Amino acid sequence: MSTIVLPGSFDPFTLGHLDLARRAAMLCSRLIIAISHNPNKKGMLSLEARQQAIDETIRAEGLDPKVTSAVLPRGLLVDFCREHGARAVVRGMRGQIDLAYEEPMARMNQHLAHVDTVFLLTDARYSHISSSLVREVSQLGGPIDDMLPEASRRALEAALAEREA
Ligand code: COD
Repeated sequence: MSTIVLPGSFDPFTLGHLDLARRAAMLCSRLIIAISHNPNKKGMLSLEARQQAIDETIRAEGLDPKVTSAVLPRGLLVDFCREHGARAVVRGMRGQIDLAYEEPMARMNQHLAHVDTVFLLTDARYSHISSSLVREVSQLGGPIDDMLPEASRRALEAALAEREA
């Protein structure tokens, strides 16, 4: 049984992430979406809210039980991979900028534990969508409905309302 891990901050989980998960699921028998706190990024949704939105989306899209989610414990991604019997992670590639960011991480994971990284080119329909831009647009009152699965949209709106209260 081949297990692949799709790690990310998913703050929030976008339609680009969903497309990536759907395509990655076709390459393995089990896909774990691993939600990480990224210390280099300013977070908006709690890890619990991200996981709840991802779980709802997985169910709504009929991707369960092949696709599951987990919050990454503090520690190395490769340790999580080892614990779950995954020999590869999958990442999306939107272009040159992603390559520069991804290459050192992929090499480090290979160096640390021989965990390989599979890169999938993002679908052109979603290549301009990033969680950070979605957060910015939503904070400035712009429309985000066609960039997010329904559950993520609700989670983001709830977080915004909480901030404004
Ligand atoms: N279409 C398709 N794919 C997309 C899109 C889109 N529109 N937007 C983003 N993606 C892809 C990204 O390219 C990425 O592959 C994935 O979706 C997740 O994206 P993000 O932005 O949520 O994820 P990151 O970059 O914040 O994830 C960082 C990690 C969690 C991978 C990193 O922090 C990590 O590995 N943490 C664990 C600790 C560790 O082991 N550190 C050492 C690493 S070498």
